[in-house]
Amino acid sequence: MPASEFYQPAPRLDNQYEADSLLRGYLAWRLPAPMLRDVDSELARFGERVVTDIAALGRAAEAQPPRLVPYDPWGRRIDDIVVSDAWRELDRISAVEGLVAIAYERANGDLSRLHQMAKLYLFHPSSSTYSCPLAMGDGAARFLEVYGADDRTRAAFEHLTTRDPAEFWTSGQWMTERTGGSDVSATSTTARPQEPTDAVSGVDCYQLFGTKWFTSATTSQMAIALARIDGAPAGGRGLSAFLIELRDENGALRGIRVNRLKDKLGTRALPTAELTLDGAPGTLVGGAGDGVRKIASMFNVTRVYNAVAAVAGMRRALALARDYATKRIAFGKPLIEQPLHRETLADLDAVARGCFLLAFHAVELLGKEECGTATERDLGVLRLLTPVVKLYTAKHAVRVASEALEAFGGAGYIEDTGIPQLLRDAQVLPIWEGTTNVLSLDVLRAIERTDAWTAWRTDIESRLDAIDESSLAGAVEQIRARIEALARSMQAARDGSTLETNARRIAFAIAHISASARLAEYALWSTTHPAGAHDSAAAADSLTRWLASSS
Ligand code: MFK
Repeated sequence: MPASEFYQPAPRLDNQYEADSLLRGYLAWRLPAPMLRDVDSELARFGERVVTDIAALGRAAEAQPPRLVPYDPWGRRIDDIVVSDAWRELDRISAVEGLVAIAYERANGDLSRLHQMAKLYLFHPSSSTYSCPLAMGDGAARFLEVYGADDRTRAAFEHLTTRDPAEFWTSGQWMTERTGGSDVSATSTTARPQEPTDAVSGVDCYQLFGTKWFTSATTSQMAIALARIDGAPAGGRGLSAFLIELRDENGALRGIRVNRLKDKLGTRALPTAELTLDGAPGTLVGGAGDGVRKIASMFNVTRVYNAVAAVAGMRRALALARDYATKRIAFGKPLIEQPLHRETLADLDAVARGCFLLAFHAVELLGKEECGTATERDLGVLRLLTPVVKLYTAKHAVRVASEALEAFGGAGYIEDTGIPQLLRDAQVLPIWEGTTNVLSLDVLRAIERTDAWTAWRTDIESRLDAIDESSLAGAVEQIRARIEALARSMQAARDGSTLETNARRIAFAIAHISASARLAEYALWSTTHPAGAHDSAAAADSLTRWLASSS
């Protein structure tokens, strides 16, 4: 063929469930047979949707970002955030598919979280980050489930967890202000008590005044906001959490002005706004004070979402790069036949696998916590792993996305290939929901203020004890040695008063060891169970590659 007639075939995605040998293997490992049968057929169907109609909606939403219409034609201030039809359709699909509801229906007890997150994992990379309003809606549902005690909060919970698209709500999570992003205790929004009206009698009503600097998914029907009740002390303990229903029955914002929409590097379909609260009515949830501790029940859910979104983005980037490598010919043969390219993809695949198993370990523990089946040790491990999995998977998501772009050469840098979006959308993951350093300090908080370290160490050592396969003995010894080395270096840091400066190294080491153990357990299962045979070679290879790296 003459060179002038050559056109590079574009990468193509297959059914993202059927093509994901690890996801299928993992579910076969973790789920009882009857549940696996149901989930398997549901995900096979959904895995097709995420590369067909849902992917098309995601692209359409990305092409038509939200815009702010501050005034109506006659000069009335309306602050209407106009989103695309595609964005609204993604909301409808999310409700009908039960993307939040599955976790609260609990049809499969504490494994319902795993079912739900497996579905979200398929949905996220196709959804133009519709996963963000879902994450915050889910976090708010958990917060209300734990702390809500009146009709209004119960009604909001029902909206957040329904499958009925006409009733379905998502939520904002309004914590960030000009005075405090990571340092939430510097929140300056105030709450002024109001007499309860007849319609809401028994509910503690307040009016909120202040500025919220970043509010994601501002088209949501409600938000959970932090504010300081007049007269409450300064600092985090003086903050309280409020449920705000954004609009009245005519759709008008209630005591809220949208100052502007943020112009962001990525997540372009997602409306993110800067707001002034000027008497926005809020319902106090969970009593006055200690708002940061209470709202942790919300952001510990959204942090797990973040980790699932990170591993989902990695998997999608690799699926595209791998397909492209079969189609792109250089130096006389497809990229996939070039040893160095193949090796690079295999290394990235090992990173994605370790991160996947790490993230889904937290998902399983979250399910147990929510259903009351977690042991004290599980709770300790979850407390430690939540910041660890968030920070670690987010960092690696950026790295994998960057490498995946590079695997496309120049095409990876060209917007209309759709490939740059992978990197732009990954870059938010280490930032929102707590930056890497802030979460590393949260890891220290968990280690120094709770029993999380002992729980984590006992748990991982007992799981390593159960790996009784001679071919894995070397890997197990290596993991044990790393635990010992970490314990020693932490003690040295404690003795030298350098724990804080070492917080990131400690968090990364915990993540690496946790993922190593999970990879070893999965390798054991996949070599000893027929249902894992399809993935056993990849499981063994990724464990070897993972252990050859140190962070
Ligand atoms: C697709 C995925 C999409 C994901 C959705 C993305 C949407 C984006 C929305 C956002 O990004 S919203 C903004 C997110 N902002 C943050 O996540 C804030 C980051 N900063 C922190 O996490 C700080 O560490 C923190 C605000 C918690 C520090 O506050 P303080 O008040 O200095 O903390 P302090 O005094 O250590 O803790 C207060 C209490 O909370 C303590 O309880 P006790 O008083 O009972 O001891 C802590 O133990 C508890 N606490 C703090 N973090 C906790 C926690 N408890 C459990 N889990 C945690 N993670």
